Amino acid sequence: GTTADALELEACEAEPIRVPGKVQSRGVLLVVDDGVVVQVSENLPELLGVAVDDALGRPLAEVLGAEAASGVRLAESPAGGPLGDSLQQLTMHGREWLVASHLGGDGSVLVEAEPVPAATGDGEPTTAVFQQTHAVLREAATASSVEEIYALAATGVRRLTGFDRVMVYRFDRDYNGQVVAEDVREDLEPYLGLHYPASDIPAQARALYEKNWLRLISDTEAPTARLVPELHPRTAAPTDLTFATLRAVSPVHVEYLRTMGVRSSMSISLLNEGRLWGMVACHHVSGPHTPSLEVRAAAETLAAGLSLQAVVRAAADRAHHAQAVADELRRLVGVAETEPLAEAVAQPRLLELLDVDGLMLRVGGASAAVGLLPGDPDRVVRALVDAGGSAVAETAGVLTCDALPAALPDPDGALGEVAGALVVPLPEGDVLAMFRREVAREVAWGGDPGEKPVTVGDDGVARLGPRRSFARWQQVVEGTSRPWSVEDVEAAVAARRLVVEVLYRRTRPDLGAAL
Ligand code: BLA
Repeated sequence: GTTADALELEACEAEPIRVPGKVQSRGVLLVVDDGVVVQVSENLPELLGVAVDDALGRPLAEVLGAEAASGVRLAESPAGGPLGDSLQQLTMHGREWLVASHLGGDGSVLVEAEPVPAATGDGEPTTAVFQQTHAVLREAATASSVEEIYALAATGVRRLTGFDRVMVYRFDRDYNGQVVAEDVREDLEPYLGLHYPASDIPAQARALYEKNWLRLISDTEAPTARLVPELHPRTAAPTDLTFATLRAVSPVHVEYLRTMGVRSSMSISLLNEGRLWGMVACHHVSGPHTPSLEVRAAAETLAAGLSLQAVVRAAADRAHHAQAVADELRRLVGVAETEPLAEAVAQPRLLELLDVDGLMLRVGGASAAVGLLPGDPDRVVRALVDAGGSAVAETAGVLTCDALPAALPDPDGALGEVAGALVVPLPEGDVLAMFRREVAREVAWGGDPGEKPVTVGDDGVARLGPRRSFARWQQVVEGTSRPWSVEDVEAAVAARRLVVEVLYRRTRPDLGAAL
């Protein structure tokens, strides 16, 4: 039932992913407080060759060697910058390491080190990595559409990192997502176009990804390494790993990846003014995969640059479209010098430009319409104005609904073929309304979004697990029109402005050409 689902989702959202007390075992983590090592990952002996007890309580220089320790940028790197900011290649205990460090919220410094792969097999030399990154960014500058920029992100990140599959995954306003670009090994099934429900990436994970822009789960089969001691000795709390690149990932999510047949996963945040609008999601199925910290830093830079370009591009496209709508409205309103306003505006040309199936304008006593109208347009308009609630959205005074059959109390006969309406209330009870017909949409999901098995953990708490199947699952959505976009609402706002302007001019003929 709905209540049980809500409770289980709450459990998902409550998982403390910032403070797992563990890291992934591909590298080591040392927490340094006031120059002294106070916490380390338990794999320190295996990877660095230093016993845990020989590290705790000692100055960093004694643990890493004086030269290496002096290379670590201690308090200079506040958390929240790009991964590349603090990156250093250092020799420690006879081995080459890539070292990242950042200042944690509690004032201690988190030092993370990953061995540089012995063979240069999959790692590109630094110059090549940066040349590649810049080449893709340059190409994006001349891209002809947002979609082309998404495609460049998928191919660019795949070429840099060598993952089997790289996708651009874009959220809608409820954080459901769709794969909008993909570069994938030829023998694997494409995921392009597939939808996934918002609950696949819970809210606290999205919040974390707005702060830390890249995460790599290099091997879903590898053991994790606990931090010793469990709590930070000064704060008596688990150390916050929000910005740690080695942070051990939620077991629920690891299970999700295993079910999907994924051995390694990396994702990079796509942001617009700090808000997550999508992710570059990478999978490796043929084995564990560990692009070096340097390659990851380059991939992060590439994704950030392309995200910015995609955002700018989308805004420019929107402005361009809005201008075309405004120009056409102005032209039509010009016609209104000789004709009634409603008739002048209700033109087929405008249907095309606004991407609607029908349009109605009522001013004063006069009303005119073009294209497809509901059986009872007045009732539909009134229902939307009176409604409120979740079925009808209101933005800048514009009401939209793309599922009228469900939103109307008794839709029989009132709708005809119409399933979507956008209503712009005008002064004096006048109204501009646009309509869209019903389209049975097929939505291809990556697995049945409703299937979330519940498991009861050792602690007796029921938790929602990931789906067991990711086989393509086709859903037919009925009773809806194509959704109303931000651009649609912006065009409606422009139309309202012009209509109001014309009406005002008519009431003040003395203003003449001044308006
Ligand atoms: C995290 N879920 C994630 C991440 C992705 C997805 C990309 C980020 C971590 C990563 O890079 O792997 C989801 N991955 C996808 C999707 C696609 C993909 C949609 O490739 C599509 C192609 N997941 C569930 C349920 C829960 C859940 C029911 O399905 C709730 C218990 C949890 N997902 C979950 C959690 C994280 C996560 C807790 C955070 C993992 C972490 O960073 O610790």
